[in-house]
Amino acid sequence: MKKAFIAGITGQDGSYLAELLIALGYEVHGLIRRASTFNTQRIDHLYLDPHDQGTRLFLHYGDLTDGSRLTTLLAQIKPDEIYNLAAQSHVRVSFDEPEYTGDTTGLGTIRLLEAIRQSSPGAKFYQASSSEMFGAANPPQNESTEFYPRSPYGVAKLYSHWITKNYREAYGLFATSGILFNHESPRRGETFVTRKITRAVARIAKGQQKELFLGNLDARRDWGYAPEYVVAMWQMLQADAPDDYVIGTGTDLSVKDFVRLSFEHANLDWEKYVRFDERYIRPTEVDTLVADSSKAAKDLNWKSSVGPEQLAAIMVDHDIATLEGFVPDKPVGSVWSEAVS
Ligand code: NAP
Ligand code: F7E
Repeated sequence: MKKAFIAGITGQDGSYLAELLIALGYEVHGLIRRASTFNTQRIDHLYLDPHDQGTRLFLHYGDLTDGSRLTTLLAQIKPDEIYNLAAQSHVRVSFDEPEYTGDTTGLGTIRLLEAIRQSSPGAKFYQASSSEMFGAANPPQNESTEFYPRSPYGVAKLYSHWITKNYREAYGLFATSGILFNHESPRRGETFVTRKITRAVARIAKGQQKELFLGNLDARRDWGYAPEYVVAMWQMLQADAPDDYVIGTGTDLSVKDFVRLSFEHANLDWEKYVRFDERYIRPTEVDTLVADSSKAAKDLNWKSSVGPEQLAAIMVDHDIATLEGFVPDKPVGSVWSEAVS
């Protein structure tokens, strides 16, 4: 049985990746942060008591700011595959907390790579790089596009991307960087724009909210469906050699387009509800991100199947159903179902 270690298992992607790897027969070890409240909601449906025979999900306290803990854990677990999905991942927040973002989203990666070098040099490593590294670069963006990050988050991710490449070249580690464009789902954090919109649509439809305050409606993003993106992460570590891959749908939409699709799905006129609030404007904005994923299509045979209209519908339906009582989120999409079948 293969063993995987996931830093960031409690996040959107970590939860889907854990689900995928368990379905593929892996033993999964996740790094969780100690908090005074429970922070494992996204993986509770996968968790069995460690005393139960047959459990294949194990959680360990730790933090990307604590390098010695990472070394100890990897020495104990001896994973075959290590996924670094942990980060302060909110771009707007990175302007408020630039130093902390640099420490976790940037230096956190070197701590993990050093732990691998000392404790698990044979393990394969995946780094969650981001289209935010392209920032102001002209679209469409691919592996050869010059980087031009526009936020402390983007700059920190670029450090992690380059240090991943450097450890690949300097020490021969199987260290891969997946440059993923925006991907969303019912498990998306509530302060990212898509989920903020779909939750508001659900609450407005149910009479629980009157207005939705947003910032820049003109930014364009390449929004895909998160379960399909964790399949790409896994595929990258099954390749013969480590490399860099851009992952996205190749289509872009404005924030306003996503607003319209989401409200229309609930038969609502968005213009009656959406208001502007300058607090959501960023000191520097990324105007347009569109992926050219032809390398991943060729080398990994990866291609998204869920388009923006279906994505908005999945998220709005889930947020409405949640208000009507708990509904577990079941991943759909042909990329996901082919991988788990
Ligand atoms: P997310 O939902 O914000 O999850 C982030 C995860 O990192 C959570 O499990 C969080 O733990 C953990 N974390 C944060 N700081 C940590 C620290 N100091 N030590 C250990 N764990 C820490 O992010 P996501 O959307 O799943 O994205 C996964 C990764 O891909 C992130 O690195 C993100 O930057 C990157 N990425 C995301 C996208 C996207 O569109 N989603 C695109 C490109 C790249 P808590 O639950 O305790 O907060
Ligand atoms: O913003 C605009 C905002 O916060 C998208 C992260 O997963 O993807 C994500 O970063 C756009 C921006 O995502 C609001 O100005 C307008 O132009 O949903 P977002 P992001 O910044 O693209 C990348 C690839 C990552 O790697 C990151 O980890 O929407 N926008 N009004 C707003 N954004 C937010 N959050 N809230 C608003 O009210």
